[in-house]
This record gives sequence, structure tokens and C-alpha cells, in this order.
Amino acid sequence: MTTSAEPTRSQIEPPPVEPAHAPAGTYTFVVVSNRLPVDYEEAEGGAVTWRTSPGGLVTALEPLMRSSHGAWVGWPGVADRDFEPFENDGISLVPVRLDEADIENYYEGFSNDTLWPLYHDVIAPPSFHRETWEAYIAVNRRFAAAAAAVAAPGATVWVHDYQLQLVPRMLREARPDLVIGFFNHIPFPPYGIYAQLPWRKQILHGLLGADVIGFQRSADAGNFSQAVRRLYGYPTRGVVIDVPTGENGESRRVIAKHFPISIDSAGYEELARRPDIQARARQIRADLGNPKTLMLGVDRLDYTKGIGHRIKAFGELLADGRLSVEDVTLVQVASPSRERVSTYMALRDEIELAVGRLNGDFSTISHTAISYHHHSYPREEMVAMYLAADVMLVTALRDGMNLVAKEYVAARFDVDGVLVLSEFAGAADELKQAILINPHDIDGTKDAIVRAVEMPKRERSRRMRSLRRKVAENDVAVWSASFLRALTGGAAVPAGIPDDLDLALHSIAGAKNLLIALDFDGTLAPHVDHPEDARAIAGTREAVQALLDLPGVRVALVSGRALVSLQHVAQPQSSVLLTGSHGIEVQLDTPEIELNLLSTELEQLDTLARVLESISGGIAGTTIERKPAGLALHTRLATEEDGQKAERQAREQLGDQLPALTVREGKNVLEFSVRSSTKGDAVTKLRQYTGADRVFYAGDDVTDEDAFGALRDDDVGLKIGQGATLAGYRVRSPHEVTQVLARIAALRAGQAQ
Ligand code: GDG
Repeated sequence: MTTSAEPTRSQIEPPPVEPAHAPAGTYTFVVVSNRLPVDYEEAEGGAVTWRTSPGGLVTALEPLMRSSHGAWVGWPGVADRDFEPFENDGISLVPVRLDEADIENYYEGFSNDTLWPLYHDVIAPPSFHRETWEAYIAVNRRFAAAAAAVAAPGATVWVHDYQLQLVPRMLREARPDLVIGFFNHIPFPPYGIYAQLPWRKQILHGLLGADVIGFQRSADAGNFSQAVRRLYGYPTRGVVIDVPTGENGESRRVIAKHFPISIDSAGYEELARRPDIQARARQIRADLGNPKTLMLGVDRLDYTKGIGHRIKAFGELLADGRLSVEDVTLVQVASPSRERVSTYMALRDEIELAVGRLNGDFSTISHTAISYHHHSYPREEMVAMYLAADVMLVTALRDGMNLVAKEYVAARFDVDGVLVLSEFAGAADELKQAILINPHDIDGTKDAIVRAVEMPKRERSRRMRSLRRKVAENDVAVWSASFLRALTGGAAVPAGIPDDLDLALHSIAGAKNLLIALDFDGTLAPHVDHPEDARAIAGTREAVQALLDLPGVRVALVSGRALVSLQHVAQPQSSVLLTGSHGIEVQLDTPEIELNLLSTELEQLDTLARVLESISGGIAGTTIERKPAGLALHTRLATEEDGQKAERQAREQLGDQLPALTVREGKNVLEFSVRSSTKGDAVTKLRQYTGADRVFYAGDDVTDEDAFGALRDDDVGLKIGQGATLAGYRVRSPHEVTQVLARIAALRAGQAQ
């Protein structure tokens, strides 16, 4: 009964970015990145031509750019020149001018000498200069203005990378109508490191102008949210950050989540299958004297890539006699990068000295230990090298993702070759069948290299097959589609079950153990004025019963309501699992409600009650409401002045006595909890309890985004109604949810026969 986890069409097709009716000179989809995806060429007579530079991002966004009236805003790569917007290869390009001084201060200075080392765990010391910061602001403003000028009303704007972190806020201020996304291609550092930045609050403020902020790894998103909590004190729940927008407790919801980038894997495989490229791969091996093992490193010459560590490990293996230059050659491509930044000049000297020493010590007339190349190569040549290499070494000390690792895997259609991969590269989160290493541990790296060299064919194939599946299923089109799905979602939702959802239901219905987890209000029951009047729509009970009757299926309700209230309105069948208060209260196959509070949390609850009761006792019109894991201070009946006084006192006194409390601000209410729990936590707990291999989750509220965020790639998330979401699918109303539940039951019953 197993079903494949192939991505469905809807996951790989670009999501709708509508409408196509934009005023002249404006676009409904705008990408903003430091560099335009073209290279400038000037012929002798002065004629200008542009050549598309084939990067993953262009490949990913090209179809969308063409189908949705898109434009790309960026620097064309030539200093001190103005260019009019132009079209190249069917894409509208909007050039932003950079002068020599901008390149020196904004690009080489603040971006590459401050942010780059800081965000990569200070592997090199970052410099902090006020002048380069000023240039960063000025250039970000220029990019924001260029994007604002070409964005149609209500357009979707997607800003890329660390050079442009102030752009989302600048854009939002200029154009509140826009939907704004940001993707950070490099890591986001832990707070202890980020906090060094003198302009740490301004950068966060800039980023929080976006609706969705994408990162490579979930750890990066977590670091970002932590920085927001520490520096701004905004409430964060899972992947959701509530950013206050005004005086009266209103806030904007920002999503900070990981969306691991990928490559055009089919494109790489297609190149690798070309006979001329395979012939070139054989030629490369022959030119190197047909070594038993060819090892390969391909990196921009950057201190984050751990090239020196790799060379050291290889050198020691040769010195120890565990590898011999007769058998093993390392080809190292170090493509030129940031050559005017002094740290990079020093790095080049350091690496070339190490290569020279090693070759001097170990190479023979007929065998070179390291074949080192400080060049850029055409992509075809890179693919030939991937095919030629038995072992690929990716030893980054810190790397957002590392596309080279994925390219190697995509090229190996022969299901051979071993990937040695640093656990500090984002790719390590997905490519678990690589040999994972800590590149700082030279002995461990040496052992891993020997293991790769000696790995039997069967194990190589087994690992490569699994790596290839991962890369093929999550290519760059899936990446951009999932980011844009999270970002857009304002379009009207049609009635009924869409085809792509139906496909996903077919797949999930075949799970071994299936968990169906459902929000209640807005999902099974329409929203009503008085919460106690909410009831599930007709047909829901029967659909849930049909699921409960099937073997291997558990049904759970996941609500923000207190459990008692949930039981009252939902009146669930006794085998339905229940979680309330955003996962703090749970009732799992027993009549008792588990509260899950630790003794320290109970003590905090006592202190909290004492403090709030004493404040409320002294200020008329304020009341206290007890919640399972916290208390709320209501000020609706107090005068404005008294209400503010009570809230201020509560914040001050509790800030001193219980600094770890989670504080949520609402209209005339301030809520303090001793436990911050989300529906995402509830889903994780339910998954564990039921042992489910696949989860279906349906919800309509922003708090359900935490649950969607906790889903895995082959789970199904269903959002009800409009609004930005992390769910892969969307339906219009609780009526469709009931249909969907009945459909899952029918499909599963059918498949079981
Ligand atoms: C940043 C993040 C993240 C390299 N030399 C040549 C060449 N390349 C290509 C590779 C690959 C790309 O450049 C390098 O991508 P990486 O991901 O390895 O690293 P960064 O340049 O540091 O990229 C990184 C990435 O953004 C995407 O989000 O993964 O973590 O640092 O595609 O093949 N290509 C050609 N000739 C070369 O000589 N044609």
C-alpha cells in the first residue's frame, strides 16, 4: 500500500502570481538581487550585448518571469554606467547603477567584509565601518526605489540575499500594497555572534518589512527569530513572528522559515548524459594518468569553503602513507572571487602556498598530488569533472547550502561516486547519505576520505541512489514554488477539491499509519460571533467516523481553545485525540487532561498569579483570567490611563521576577504564559504518540502556520480560506474540509481492498 513521494504537479509548477494586467512599465512579479542574471559584453565598435549568466536562480524563476509578467531588478555588473531597462531572452531587466565608490563601500566593504564574515560564524574577522554602513543604506535605498517604481499595484516582490536586507522595509514604507518576500542565501548566525553588529537592530527592522523571510536551514530561521526576540521582544511562535504595527496592539504576521534552495537537477543530468561530456570526463582521467581514485573540490576561492583544511587532511594522508600519489589525485578548482578584498588576496596566497608545498613534497614526475586551477570553467566542463570524480570533497566551515554538493549528485546518473560533505553546509540537512564530516576535525576528515576511497561499490550505489532521489524530488523549481506559495495566497479560492490536492490525498491515503489532525474553529466549524456557539458543519461527524473505522488511522483535534471548551463545542467521538491551548493541554486515550507542566513552571504560575492579582486589586476595571499555563490581564473595563498603568506595572514587575515568560499582547489584554507552546508542538507530540508515518493537517488560522511548519515533505497541509500560508494546498471553507475527510476515508478503504 505504499505510495511514492513524487512531487505533485502543483508543487513544481510556478504558483499563480496574478493578475497579468499591470499599468505600462510595471510588473506583477519583481525579483530584486544584487546582480542581474546577465553579463555585459562590449564589442570593439562599442556595440553592447548581454549574455544570460546561467545560475540556478534564473533557471528557477525564468518560467515564472515569462508567464507572470515579471521583471528583474539588479546591478548589471558594470560600474559608473546608466542603462535603460531592457529585455534579454524574454526577461525584463531593470538595471540599478553602482559607482566605483558603491562597489568599494556597499559591496566589497559592508556586504563582503562585514556581513559575509559575520554571518559565516566569524571564520574571518568582520570589519565594522560607519562609512560602509552608510553606503549600504544608500544603495539599498536605490534598489528599493527601483523596485517600487516598476512594481504594479499589489505586485509580489522577491528580494534576495544579504546585500539587500534593508530593502523589504524600505519597500513596505514606500508601497504598503506590495507582497514582499526575502530569501537569505547565506547562513544567519547565532545571536552571540549576530549581536556584535553595531547595526543589528536596523538590519532586523529592514528584514521584518517582508511578509515571508526564507532561510536555508531551520537553524538559520531559529537564529533569526531569537535575534528578533532578544533585540525587539516581539512574540514569536514557531515560524510566526508578530510584528507590532501601531499603538493599539495591532500587529503584522511575518513568517521566518527554512526553504532549502536547490539546483536544476534535470538540467545537470541532461548534460551528464551527453556523449561528448562523458568523453570529456574520460579524457580528464586519462590526462591525469588514470589514477585509481580521482578526488575533486570545486569552490569559489573563499575562506568559508575549508579549502585549506581539505588540503591539510590530504597532505597528512600522503605523509602517513595511508594514500599514495600513485593512486590518488586531488583536482581542486578554486574559481576567482572578490579579488579586490584583502582577506581574499591573503587567502589565495595561503592556499597556493599550501598547494605548492604539498606538490613539492609529494608529486612525482608522472603523478601530481593536487591539480590546482584558479579559473572559472564552462558548466559543461564542470559536469565532466563531476562525472570523472570518484570522490567529491565539500569541506565548508560554514555554507548556506552548497550547490556543488547537489550538482555532483545530480550529474551522477551512473549512481556511483562518493560525496564527503561538511555538516556545516546547509546541504547536510538533506543529504544525509553523504559521508558527513566536521572539517575542523582533521583526523575525522582523514578517516572519512579513506572511507570514501575504499567504499565498496554496493554501498556507493546505495548511498548515491538515495542522495539522487532527494535532489531530484527537491529541485530548484520546487524550492521557488514553495517559497512563493508561502508568500502569495491572496487570490480567491475556488470551491471544491482541486486536482492537485486530490492527487496528494491519493498518496497520503496509502500511509501505513495516518494521522489526521484538524483545527476546529474555521476548519470544521464556521467562525461565529460567540465562540460557545461554534459547531462543526453537517456531515463532519460522519466523515470523521468513516476515518475512525479504518485501521491505521487516528484523528486528532488541535485547537487554541482550552480543552474543556473544545470538548463542549466539538463533542468529539471518544477515540478522537484532543489537544487544546495550542498544545499545552492534551488528552490522549484517557479521560484525564494532561497539563504537561513542570514543577518549575507551576511555581512560576503561582508567582505570576500573585503579581497580577496584586496589580489588578489596586486598579479599578482590570480583571484576571486564568489559563492552563498562564494568566491574562484584561483592561477593557478600565479607563485608558488605568489600563496602561496596569499593563506597564505588569510588564515591569514580571520582567524583573520572571524574565522567561512569553508575553502576548492583544486588544485590552496582556497575556503571560509560563510555557510557550504552539500547534506545531502539538502536531509533533501527536505524531510521536501515534507513530504516524504521514500526517494530514487542516487549519485556517495564523496559529495553524506553526503546525504546517512542523509538517514533513511528504505530509499534507491544507489551508482553509485566503492568506499567506506554509500549507501546500488550499480549499475554500469547512464544506470542502468535510469532503476532503470523506475522500481520504473512501480512498483508503478502496486501497485496502
Ligand atoms: C551562495 C551561498 C548557497 C563554481 N565554480 C565554477 C562554477 N561554480 C558554480 C557551482 C555552483 C556555484 O558556482 C557555487 O554555489 P555554492 O552554493 O557552492 O556557493 P556560493 O557561491 O558561495 O553561493 C551558498 C548559494 O548561494 C545558493 O543559495 O548554496 O551556500 O554561499 O553552482 O557550480 N560554475 C562554473 N564554472 C566554475 O568555475 N560554470
